[in-house]
Amino acid sequence: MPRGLRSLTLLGPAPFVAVAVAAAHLAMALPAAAAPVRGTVAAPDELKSVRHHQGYWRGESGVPGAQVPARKGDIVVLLTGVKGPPPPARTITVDINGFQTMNAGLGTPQATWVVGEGSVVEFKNSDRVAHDLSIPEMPELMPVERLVPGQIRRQRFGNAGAYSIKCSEFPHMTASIVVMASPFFAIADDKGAFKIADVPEGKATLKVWSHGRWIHEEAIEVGPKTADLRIKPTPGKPTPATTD
Ligand SMILES: [Cu+2]
Repeated sequence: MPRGLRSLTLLGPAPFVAVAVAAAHLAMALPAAAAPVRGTVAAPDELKSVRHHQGYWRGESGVPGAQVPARKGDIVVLLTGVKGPPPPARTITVDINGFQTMNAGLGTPQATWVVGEGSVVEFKNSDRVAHDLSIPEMPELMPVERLVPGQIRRQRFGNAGAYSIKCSEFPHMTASIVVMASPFFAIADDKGAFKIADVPEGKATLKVWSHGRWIHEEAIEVGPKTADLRIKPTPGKPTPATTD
């Protein structure tokens, strides 16, 4: 601490203001450095194979020969160990229709949703058959419950982590809810490219979630070296769904 500041703290209440002002000036003079975390996630072969299953289910659901769209937005890159303003808690609807999870607003297939802590997810069954939804790894949080056609099940997600919601009879029908306590996440585009802007420089853990599980984790030092990361998830070593 500079000598001037130390002597001020000995003088009583009024100098506290001076110290605060001096500290504020210091903060302005030395803004916390921020950098983007940017790069590409290469899709491992086993992720590509999941599309076969989707084609299969699509066929089973009575739309033979239908073109199966790749499930976009199913690779989430996020950082833990870095603090920042969290995304707001909100209520979203996951519509189950044609044995797929859908974005209720857009009416398009969607596998993964990213929300803030305290968000509520409404699972709505628009199919003509019942679905038995749960988080198999976390039955205490979300036990198996039968969702009959037309019914809605509400589930609150209080803590940061990634959650994989499955149907007992159709295990490939998976919805992922990624719950964030900070704004430092990105959804990779069709080519696996992602960018997380304005991350405070320093240590962080980068994690990748896709198709209902963690597929990669590594320690990074946010700064100049994180401007172009090439991430190759290790095939055959998926980590099951867990909180972080
Ligand atoms: Cu089901």
